[in-house]
Amino acid sequence: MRAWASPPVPALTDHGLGIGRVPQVHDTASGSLIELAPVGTPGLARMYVCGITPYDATHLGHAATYVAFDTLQRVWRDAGLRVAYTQNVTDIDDPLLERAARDGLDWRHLGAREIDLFRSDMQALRVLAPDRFVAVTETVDLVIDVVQRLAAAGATYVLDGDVYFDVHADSGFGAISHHDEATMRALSAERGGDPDRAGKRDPLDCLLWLAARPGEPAWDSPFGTGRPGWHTECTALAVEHLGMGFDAQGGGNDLVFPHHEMSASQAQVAFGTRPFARAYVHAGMVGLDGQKMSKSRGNLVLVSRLLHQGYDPAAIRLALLAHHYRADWQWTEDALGAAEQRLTSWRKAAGSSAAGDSATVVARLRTALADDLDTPRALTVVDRWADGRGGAVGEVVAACDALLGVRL
Ligand code: 5CA
Ligand code: ZN
Repeated sequence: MRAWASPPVPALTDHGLGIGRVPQVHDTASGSLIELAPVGTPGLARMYVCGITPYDATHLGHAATYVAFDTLQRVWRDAGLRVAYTQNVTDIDDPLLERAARDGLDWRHLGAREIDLFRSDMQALRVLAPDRFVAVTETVDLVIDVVQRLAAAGATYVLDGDVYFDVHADSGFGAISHHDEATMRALSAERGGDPDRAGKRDPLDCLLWLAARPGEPAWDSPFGTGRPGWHTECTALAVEHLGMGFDAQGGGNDLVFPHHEMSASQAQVAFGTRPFARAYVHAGMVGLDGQKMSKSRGNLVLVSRLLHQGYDPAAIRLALLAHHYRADWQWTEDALGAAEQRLTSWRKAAGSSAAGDSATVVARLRTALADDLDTPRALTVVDRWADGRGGAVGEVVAACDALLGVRL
């Protein structure tokens, strides 16, 4: 599927600023920072980020998550690396089908409309596009292959025509989230699983393939007509395009369990190697009025609405970058006001003839970002520059563009 147009990224080496540092990023599985210097293909960092389920437009929570991984990509590039980036679109899933039915829309039409809006929101926010942007409906063959591999490994069973993954097939199951059994059950029930369904071997076992339901889209497969289960699309796409042991599996922290745990376990059993990813990197949840912003709750601030109201996308981006990507935080109107003020002050400085030692400013920016993508600290580095504390305009402007995706 077509992604969106990436903005140009200035190479800071062209400004005599050398190359940046390889980042250290927090890995949920080990609970520690790990240096994400790529292994495998030299010079190539590999990232998979879980994409949208397109039944409602991009809200600021989605935007914050994609801007966080955009920062990782920008830091990698500044360190002289190329980046292979795959992102899925869950264009077939229960919530999307339910919304289409509620609104009397064809599910394809609803998905296509929301994907288009997502593309334009990402482009406005200067998020670099993934080089592979793939819908589940384009991935069915790959999902079938993974399910066949799992069946061959003895890791599946059938319940009323639905195919399940036996979580006990992966000795490493649980090693990403480290939750106890009761927590896993509760999260599974909350996030698309069916722990209470009678006849399952283990309540945590997850669906790989759903037998066709009347009126729902379905595809032929060796295990009957039906559609992919949620987790397997990400397993299949990541392994196909990035290979096992890719560098970073990303998404919001609402995906730690069951989604990332299940995708990794399925891959590890289907392909017989581990790990699925070297680091599991999770962005915090953006909330509104004390609750996680979510399409199902409907407490959304949409990027497209803010753009429509005339807010500068660079200010929206700065409002997101003002929070550490790992923190859960609440969106407020004030945050946007503060970001607008910051943007004005940076642009004023960019329009001046400030001169001086920008190497120090850029080194501080790079140090902050290499330290688990510490964007709040990076913003204060630029604040100090804008307050007139030295640094040639051209180089700092290029660094803000390249590293923060903010064009002054
Ligand atoms: N399609 C699946 C992933 S395979 C999905 O979770 N879709 S989603 O539309 O619900 O979310 C898209 C991305 O935004 C995911 O990475 C999710 O973790 C993240 N996300 C969702 N809500 C928030 C929020 N309130 N704050 C931050 N990130 C969020
Ligand atoms: Zn996913």
